[in-house]
Amino acid sequence: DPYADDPVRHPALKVNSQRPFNAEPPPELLTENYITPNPIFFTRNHLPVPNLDPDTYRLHVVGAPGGQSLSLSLNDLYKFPKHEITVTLQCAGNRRSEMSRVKEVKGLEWRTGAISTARWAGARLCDVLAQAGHQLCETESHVCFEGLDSDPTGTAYGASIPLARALDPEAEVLLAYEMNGQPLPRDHGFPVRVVVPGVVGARHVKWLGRVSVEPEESHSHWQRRDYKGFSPSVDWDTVDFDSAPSIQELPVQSAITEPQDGETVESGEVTVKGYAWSGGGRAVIRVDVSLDGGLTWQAAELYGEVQRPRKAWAWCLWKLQAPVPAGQKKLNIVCKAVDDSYNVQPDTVAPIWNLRGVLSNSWHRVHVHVTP
Ligand code: MTE
Ligand code: MO
Repeated sequence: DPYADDPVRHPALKVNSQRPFNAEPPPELLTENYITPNPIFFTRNHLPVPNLDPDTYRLHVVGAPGGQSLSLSLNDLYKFPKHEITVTLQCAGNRRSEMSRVKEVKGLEWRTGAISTARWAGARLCDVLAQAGHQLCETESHVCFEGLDSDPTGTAYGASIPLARALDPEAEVLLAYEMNGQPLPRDHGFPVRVVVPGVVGARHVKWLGRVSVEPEESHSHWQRRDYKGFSPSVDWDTVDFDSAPSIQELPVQSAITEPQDGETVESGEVTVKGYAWSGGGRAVIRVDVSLDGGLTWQAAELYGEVQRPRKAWAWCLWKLQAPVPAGQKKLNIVCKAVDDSYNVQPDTVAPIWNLRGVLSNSWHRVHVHVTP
């Protein structure tokens, strides 16, 4: 059993798949803290978790022509300036279960919890690439990452990002060795993972073994044959994966974490809580909440760490306390966020349905009963 050596997990996690391990925190725990505690941070593994020895670990960085290839130990990585940032990581499949209610999709049934936030610390990728002689000349190039997890044929997890993002110090791409002040937990990439702020989770390669600059995107299945969006009319017989770009920056997203669907709330006043985030460093500027299915709206109170302009890598949490209209037996609660480019979420899921069930970001809706 290649999974026999997987780590022990927190019992509060809602497990979507045991082997490989995929799990999300329950909604009420997800927004209990701004920073997600490591043991309940959502986990998305495609393969068994490798058990790597920090003393013999080496990161191979392929040098530029005329530059120098590097074989970096953990101690070598610690010598680069340490950079620490708060970044929200979201899987492209977050909220897929709502999409599969419209029509079947291929993928894990994530609810609203395939998203979490941590303080990540490590070396900036641009500093490491500079040491290997890479400069921004070939802007069409890509930085390819390979994990040290592999399937029975020996194929490793891999992904890539454009070189321009990797070399941009303002993009703050990290080779992270710390998560919330601790060494990375095994499930989250011990000893080193990539953190690409504002970009889909699939590019944050864990158990990082190799970094190379290539003229093309990574040839990995997960870069080329997965994690792409398509029209609702494309099915598995007609899909042409080469026709769509790989997902990088994610669209604006929000969800309600309290109350939960089917719950009963007290009459008088209701408290609605949730999270909101957008990709590419775009800040969430407003979250609108409706108690009547979208007829009328109130702005929620946003809270959390203050984000820098164009570098809003982390989510905001939000809350609305509102009177329950007298005589109301049910509430149809809806939320939608707006980012600083005034991007909004689509109102329904059917028009954005896609066969892989990614990019599910329509208005989030929960139905609750009110005690008489
Ligand atoms: N890196 C490796 N090596 N193997 C993986 O299976 N999964 C990716 C990414 N990096 C993966 C990986 C996907 S799809 C996501 S969403 C994130 O890791 C999840 O990171 P987390 O498990 O720390 O939440
Ligand atoms: Mo993912």
